Amino acid sequence: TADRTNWFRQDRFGMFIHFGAYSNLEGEYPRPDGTVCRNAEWIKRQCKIPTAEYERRARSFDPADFDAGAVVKAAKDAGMKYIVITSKHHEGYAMWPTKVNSWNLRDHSSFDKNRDILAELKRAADAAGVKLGFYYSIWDWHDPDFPDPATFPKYEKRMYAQLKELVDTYDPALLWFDGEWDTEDPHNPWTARDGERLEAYLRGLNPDLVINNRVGKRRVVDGDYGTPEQEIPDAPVDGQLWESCMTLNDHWGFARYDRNWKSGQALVRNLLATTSRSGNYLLNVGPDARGRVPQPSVDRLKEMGTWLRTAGQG
Ligand code: FUL
Repeated sequence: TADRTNWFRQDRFGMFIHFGAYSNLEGEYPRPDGTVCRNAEWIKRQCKIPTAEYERRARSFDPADFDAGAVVKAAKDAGMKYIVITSKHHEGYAMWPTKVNSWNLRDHSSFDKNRDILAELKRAADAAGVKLGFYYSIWDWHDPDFPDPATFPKYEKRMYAQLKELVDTYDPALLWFDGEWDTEDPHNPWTARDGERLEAYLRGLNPDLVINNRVGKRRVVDGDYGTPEQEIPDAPVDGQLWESCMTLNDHWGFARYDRNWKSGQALVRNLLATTSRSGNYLLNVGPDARGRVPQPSVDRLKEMGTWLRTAGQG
């Protein structure tokens, strides 16, 4: 792993982007009884939105204001060296024009059919010398073949096909898996063996891919690095590489009611705490229904960049 993780060890600071069909709801689901159920990227599950209703709401998703150049610039100005965007979260919705199914941003939305935000991000990131990676959820709430061990192999085949599309089309530097656990869902059939098989497959496609440990069961042998979430551990596990991912407020996906933003000072402190313990810091933004990164997020990233530049001169 020494060679392929060289850039990852050096780059240290990245931007996480949570963006999906859930973003169109902006964190709020008005229930038929008049009450409002609040969440973000887990809204389908937490608010028990029926699939047909969730699909209906995705139809109007039109992130026309998504500006890859502005996103990459915000990352770069903050001092971030890589970006990891959700290509598919637990809801199963693909953010690129996948040929595997129609539950995706091109075929199931009101978005411009000629646009492809992953391609736009890739181009902007390459131009700025920023690396691009993709988050991909193994757990899938939309595909009916996922939860049943009898049909799971059919799902797995489609998952492999989607991952091959991602690697072949966008040449990502990193893959960030998630949804491998069985704590939330006793029906999640993913095993350590499935993880090993998938990892070997991906290394066959591109041996340089950096892959997180959630590809398997978060054992030290799974993937290239550990993924503590919303916390900064005191010490690394068994000398393993690690990356702490964290939100700027209290949610990953856009939630219009969430104004609990961390201060610029707290964020700089977190970045320093992480990097001083040899970890990476992956800090999240959640674009809104139109695809805009919330201004409070942009402001905080700017503050971090200013601090880093002045500290460097001091
Ligand atoms: C978790 C997911 O369930 C959250 O929605 C988020 O994507 C976080 C980074 O990983 O396990």
